[in-house]
Amino acid sequence: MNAPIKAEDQFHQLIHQNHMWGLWEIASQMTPHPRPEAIAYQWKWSILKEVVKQSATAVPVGDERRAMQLFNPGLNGQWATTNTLIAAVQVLLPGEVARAHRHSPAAIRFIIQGSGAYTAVEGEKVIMHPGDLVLTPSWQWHDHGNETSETVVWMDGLDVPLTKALNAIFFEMGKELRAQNTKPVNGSQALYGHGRLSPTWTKERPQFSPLMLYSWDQTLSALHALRAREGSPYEGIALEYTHPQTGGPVMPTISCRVQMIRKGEKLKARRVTGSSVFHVVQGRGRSMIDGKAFDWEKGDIIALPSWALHAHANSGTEDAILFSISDRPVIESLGFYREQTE
Ligand code: GTQ
Ligand code: FE2
Repeated sequence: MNAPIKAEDQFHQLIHQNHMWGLWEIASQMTPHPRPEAIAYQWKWSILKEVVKQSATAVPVGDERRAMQLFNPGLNGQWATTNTLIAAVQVLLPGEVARAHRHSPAAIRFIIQGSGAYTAVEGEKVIMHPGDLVLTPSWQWHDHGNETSETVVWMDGLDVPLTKALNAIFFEMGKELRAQNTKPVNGSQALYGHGRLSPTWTKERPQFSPLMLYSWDQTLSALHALRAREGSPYEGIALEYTHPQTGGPVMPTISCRVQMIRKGEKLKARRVTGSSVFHVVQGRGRSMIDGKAFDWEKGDIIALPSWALHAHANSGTEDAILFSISDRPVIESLGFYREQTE
């Protein structure tokens, strides 16, 4: 004989059938601190390199870009490297053009190999060299082209998962393969690439940086100029790429940084709110992330979830340099930023 259904169970059935849950049933989701589903994960260059090589013959550039999206193993096949960011490795062969398009998610490129290809951003051809950071802010038309004789490879970084979570994705494919060049080549660098000196006569004051190209030679000379300083005990000689007019992050949703971890340097552990993706520009090191060791070398890409305790150390014979993107501007502007050290 079935036991009589308790009034309490009956009540739960009633609310579940009517799309309600008791707070007492779900309260464990209000965690004492962030507990991301994304995990810390490393894509090794030894594998990326093989993927890049095979992609050249295996898939055409087509209407979509030849960009291999890095899916976080903790996120169940979602288009996401962390909860807010997607990173990808994109390959463009000599003579290829990736069709013009625009989207509400903002994007950055960090050039890994190949010199002289371009991304045209809203009518401005931006010529790319290894180590350069190139922006394609929200809703700016862009196409990529490789008029050189070598394959170019770069890392893409976009705020797609964040934009998706906000139900704010818009996309438009261009009617033409390439957008019209309406501005001088590298024109934004000519205008805005002078550090803290910005032209007074240009009327634009965009939310995103009006400078589309942050050249590696400038980045490297800034790192070298500061190499003898103490730097941050957590990040070493760490610099943020800034909006030349405001000094703020390059775009409202993505902050970009570069950090030098000097030969022999061992940084301290810290956790912060917000997620990031790191790319190793040069050198070797070991990052301890929530107790797990990640040994990295040039070309590797590492996802760092929110609130993961992390400490980087140089384990090689030269200075190491890491480039990273994060959702810090969003976290900070909403008042969620916190950090904790051991
Ligand atoms: O190159 O414009 O990895 O629109 C994902 C979406 C690259 C791009 C990605 C994109 C692009
Ligand atoms: Fe795009």
